[in-house]
Amino acid sequence: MSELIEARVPDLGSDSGVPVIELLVNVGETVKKDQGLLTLESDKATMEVPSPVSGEIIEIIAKLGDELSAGDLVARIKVSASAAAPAPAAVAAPVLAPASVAAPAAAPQAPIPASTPATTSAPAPLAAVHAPDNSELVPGKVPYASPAVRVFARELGVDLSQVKGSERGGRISKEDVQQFVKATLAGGVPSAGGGSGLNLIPWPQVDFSKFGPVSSEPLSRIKKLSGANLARNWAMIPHVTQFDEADITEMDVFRKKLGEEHKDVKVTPLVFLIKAAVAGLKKFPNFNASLDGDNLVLKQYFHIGIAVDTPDGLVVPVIRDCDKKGLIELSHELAAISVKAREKKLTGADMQGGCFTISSLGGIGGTAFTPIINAPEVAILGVSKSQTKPVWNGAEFAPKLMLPLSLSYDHRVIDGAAAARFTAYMAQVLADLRRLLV
Ligand code: CAO
Repeated sequence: MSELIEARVPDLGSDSGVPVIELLVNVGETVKKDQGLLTLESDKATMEVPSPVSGEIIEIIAKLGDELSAGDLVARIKVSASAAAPAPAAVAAPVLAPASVAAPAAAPQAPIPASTPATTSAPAPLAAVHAPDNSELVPGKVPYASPAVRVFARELGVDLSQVKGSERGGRISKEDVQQFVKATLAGGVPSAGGGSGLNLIPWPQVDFSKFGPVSSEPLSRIKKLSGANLARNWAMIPHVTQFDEADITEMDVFRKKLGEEHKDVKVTPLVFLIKAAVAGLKKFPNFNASLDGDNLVLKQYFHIGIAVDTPDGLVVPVIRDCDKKGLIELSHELAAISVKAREKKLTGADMQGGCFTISSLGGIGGTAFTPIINAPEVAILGVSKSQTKPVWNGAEFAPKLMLPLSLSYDHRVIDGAAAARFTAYMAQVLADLRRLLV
């Protein structure tokens, strides 16, 4: 007698009510064990619910747009005669196989454990427990593509983990899959382990409680998003950091004077840095650029991203058209975006369109650091705390207020000499603000 098996949504980690965005099978269709039945897409990941057995789809309960949680019934499957053969009395749940992350910023932070859905009311006997291969779930190893592209790749028998995505954030497009197939047919794709990809080993799984008391708390949404972006940018961009110092003795006298004249706003060194950065971007246009495949897109606008520290993590709102704004207007805008960031009121639009980022830790301390480039920008300026230092003026040591600058740049776009010229020019501008008029 053939057996009816219920396919249910497996453990979704912390997610619930995840929408069905794609049905992958029809009633009457024969499916293989682990074949995707439908696709769920949360704001973190796109995932397929696999068939727990080989057999025939008798009924599909889930519909497009349904919001499913762990244990929800998806379909009933009649086990094929061959698959129904002697089954151990084990009870198991289907295991979620993530098919692609919806955005690089939202890759799963840790391997998702296989577990029996808590709400499974009628657990189905399966031929065997399907244990997950956690290594497939390690962030960075999960292909990043839309469901339509995954269906396309599946039809062509293409393993998406071998395909390099050309879209923003490394997302794989249909064209990338086509190119991959063409290159494969032409014998142009290097084999696994032949130098392509990062080939990272899985993240260490450690039971820290073995070594002492621990507690655990979830990462904030901002930390998860920024962490994934930082990891990608760090891994994909060849970073070099150039260090320099600017004599801001005169600038600081002027800054304090401005502050006394404009008591309604705090005038910090950061607004002078924004103006000096704009001057640098104008003089060295390759710094105001983004890589687009083999092309360099050069921007004629000057929007500066400012890294803002908030209790939930780092965000980078963008101040637009900094070339057209004065120091006081910039001070007001800086204050406004900092408040907006800390009150979690920034919108996506507030954080888009940046040309160059400034990360200032000067209010806190430090002598230098190596900031991570905010892709698709090609450089970022880190600013540390100014200090009065004895500087040799040719005749004697004189006390000068020196501001440390740390410029990380994408070495694919910017040469070391250009980076040294850029920071030296910024230092000149900061030392003598009249240069902004030249
Ligand atoms: N050297 C010495 N003092 C500095 C300075 C510098 N480079 N930069 C700022 N200061 C002073 C300011 O003048 C201010 O002094 P007063 O309190 O006496 O007026 C004080 O430090 C605090 O400044 P601030 O931090 O409030 O203002 P800001 O304009 O310098 O920076 C903002 C604004 C939003 C960028 C900042 O608050 C912030 O969030 N910085 C952190 C950014 C960050 O986390 N970057 C790391 C990214 S990599 O992980």
